Amino acid sequence: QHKFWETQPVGQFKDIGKSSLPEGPIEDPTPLSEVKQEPYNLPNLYEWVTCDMENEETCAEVYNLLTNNYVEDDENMFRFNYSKEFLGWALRPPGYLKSWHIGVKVRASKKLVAFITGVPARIRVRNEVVNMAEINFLCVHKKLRSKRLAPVMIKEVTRRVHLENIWQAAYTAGVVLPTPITTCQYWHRSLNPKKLIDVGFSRLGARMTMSRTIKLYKLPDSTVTPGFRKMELRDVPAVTRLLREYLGQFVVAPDFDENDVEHWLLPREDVIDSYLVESPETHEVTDFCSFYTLPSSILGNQSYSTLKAAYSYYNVSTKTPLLQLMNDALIVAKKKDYDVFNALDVMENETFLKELKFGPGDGQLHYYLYNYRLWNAVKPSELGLVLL
Ligand code: YNC
Ligand code: MG
Repeated sequence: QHKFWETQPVGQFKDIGKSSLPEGPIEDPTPLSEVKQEPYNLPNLYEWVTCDMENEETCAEVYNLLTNNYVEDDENMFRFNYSKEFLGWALRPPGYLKSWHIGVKVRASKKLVAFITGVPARIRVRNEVVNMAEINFLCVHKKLRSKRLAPVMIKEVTRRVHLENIWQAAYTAGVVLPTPITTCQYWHRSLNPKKLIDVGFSRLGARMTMSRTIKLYKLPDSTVTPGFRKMELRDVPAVTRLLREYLGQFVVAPDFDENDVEHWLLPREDVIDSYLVESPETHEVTDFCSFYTLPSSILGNQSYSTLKAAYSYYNVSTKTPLLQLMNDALIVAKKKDYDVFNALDVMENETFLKELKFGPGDGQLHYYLYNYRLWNAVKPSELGLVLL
């Protein structure tokens, strides 16, 4: 069934329910001297490259590979179109390692045909903070699919992570692998319903006209919460405190310090947007919300080429009701011309999704840990982690 994944230290389907197996690391670390020192073998036509994401041309090569070959929806109507600026942000957090940005090129032509990345992260699982790699952007060129290249890419990134004395990883995928710690669902809030319907992202509801639909999703022109403003550099300490306190309640969540918050949450145009509520009276930061920008290419539509999507990231409410905070986030996103606002059913998101007129999507997102057993007893609402 899973010739590769059966060999890996991950929870196996056959073991589900064996409560005798303890939660925690599946395999112990090995001495670094026992980690394989040379890269895994690739078929001879190909070679490993390390991608320097600070280099414009390299960044463009990666961007082009992903733009043409990365994740599509089940009906192949849309494909993720991560921007170069987004890739620079996602792949260069505090402490990042260039050696974890791994490409495969054709030896003769030097064309980039496959990619996989890791970035370091401290992730808390129950009471334990674990140094992990977050693995993302696994991509094999469409013409090289089903040749078992992906397992080699995964083994090579694993080797390079081990060389840094890190033995666990977190990742998400739309496919079912052994074995999800939980399975989440995407919800979508139409901001530009006419375009979404025109491009086939959504459909006109039963007994609905276009004008009634547009009215249904209409939002005010300005936000309603007093003291709602964009996050700034000076807010990093307050936002870090707010976020650390909030994320403490979830079973799996990042352990963010101020450096992480500055990187992951400080606004960057068309990449990451963050807003907070500063009390007009006390000047205390009481609430926070954020979303990242991930457009999708629209495949084969005459009138439109991209869908501008906002993805809910980390949100914390202590004084402003979460519903109102997220409604303000929708208002901001609409103002900035996003077509749709997406959110997973993680953290406390279920409490606003229906009320704010999000509809359930069809795709599922499975969350995984590598070399860390945590049975499927975790609910989406117990997850405090959003991967890009
Ligand atoms: C996937 N998404 O099951 P078995 S998500 C992991 N994640 O192995 P081949 C995957 N494994 O079942 P292809 C996977 N998709 O036989 C497939 N697999 O044991 C497994 N798509 O390999 C699959 N990006 O090379 C099977 O398949 C084996 O040519 C088959 O390549 C797969 O980034 C892929 O969806 C996904 O580009 C590269 O289809 C290709 O089809 C593609 O014959 C479009 O592979 C883009 C796409 C995936 C996005 C992502 C997270 C990746 C996580 C990887 C696992 C990390 C483990 C932790 C490592 C560090 C450990 C430490 C410490
Ligand atoms: Mg392959």
